[in-house]
Amino acid sequence: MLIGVPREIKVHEYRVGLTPASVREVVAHGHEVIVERDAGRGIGAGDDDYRRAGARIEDDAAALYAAAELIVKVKEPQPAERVRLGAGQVLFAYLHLAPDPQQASDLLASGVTAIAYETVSDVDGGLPLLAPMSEVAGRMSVQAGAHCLEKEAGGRGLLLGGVPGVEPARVVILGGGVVGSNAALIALGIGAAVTIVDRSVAVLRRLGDRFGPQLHTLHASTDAIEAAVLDADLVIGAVLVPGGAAPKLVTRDMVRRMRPGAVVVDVAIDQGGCFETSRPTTHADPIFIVDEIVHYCVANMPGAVARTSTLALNAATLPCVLALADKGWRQALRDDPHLARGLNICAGRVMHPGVAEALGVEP
Ligand code: PYR
Repeated sequence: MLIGVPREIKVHEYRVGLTPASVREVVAHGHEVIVERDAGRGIGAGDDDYRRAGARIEDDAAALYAAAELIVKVKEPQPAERVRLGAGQVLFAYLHLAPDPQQASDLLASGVTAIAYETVSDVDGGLPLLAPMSEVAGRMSVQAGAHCLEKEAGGRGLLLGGVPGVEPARVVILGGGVVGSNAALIALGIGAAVTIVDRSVAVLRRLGDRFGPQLHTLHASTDAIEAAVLDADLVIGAVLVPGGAAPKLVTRDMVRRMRPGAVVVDVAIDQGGCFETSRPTTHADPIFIVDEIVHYCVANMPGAVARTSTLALNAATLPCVLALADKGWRQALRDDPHLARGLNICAGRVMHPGVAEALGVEP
């Protein structure tokens, strides 16, 4: 199979779909790989590294898209990329279609078969191709929040961990999944006072066992969320409905009543966000302020630590890329119901029930 790896064009997106090491594996399986010139520069992989791994380097993105049977990339295709996709092609990438009807409509019209990393599942009910980026984003959310709490960013002027004689900042994490537990790990490590809120007592029990009494856990009633958010210096939004739109757990009224200079970091923003006041931002212009509350809502946080993120992502995606290339997408999805959960769009139809519900169309 002919596999194309384009250079990402989203603002400040430096990750790449396949590393040279992954290309070597794919080529060893008998496939051909075309990589766009400079696609790996953001992770420190040069064109010669890709050539040594067996890839061909292509200058022209349009020619790469026209030739490839399977496109492996990281971020959802931007409008200029979507016009290059067509029937008979498979796209394997993060898509986040629920909050993005325009992208959904363009992909439906293109006839492409679109398999989304974020809805591929596993036997434990997890999302194995989303998990590595959730780990990265969860860990990064604390450092982003720490920066936003500084005065020059509009924050309250707090050091997350405090110092002897001065209490630490209060961090509230909404959601105890992969993002939330990784945020808790870093926030506790830095010495903040951390509360994690989840609607599942089983999840809270597991987090309590893992982190011990240093971590405060709270069952997610509306009352509990409101009280925790109003008392917080930093709120991290870490909720996820697979394929669907994130629930708006924090209303505009709650944001208005938070402490001036408090910070919200909305890691759920690529699924629409869990603060009513959130809107997606970019690494070029990451924050905005609503009612004196600093909002950090970068939709591709892991892109900033491109090397760590690409290596972690490839470790998860490579077996799927090999299955799609070796067997063809139809057989690969027939053989693996978890990979089949990744199918979002095929032959002009939305295939994933959660995505269809969020977009208001029939699956
Ligand atoms: C990202 O890491 O950018 C995702 O979309 C999950």
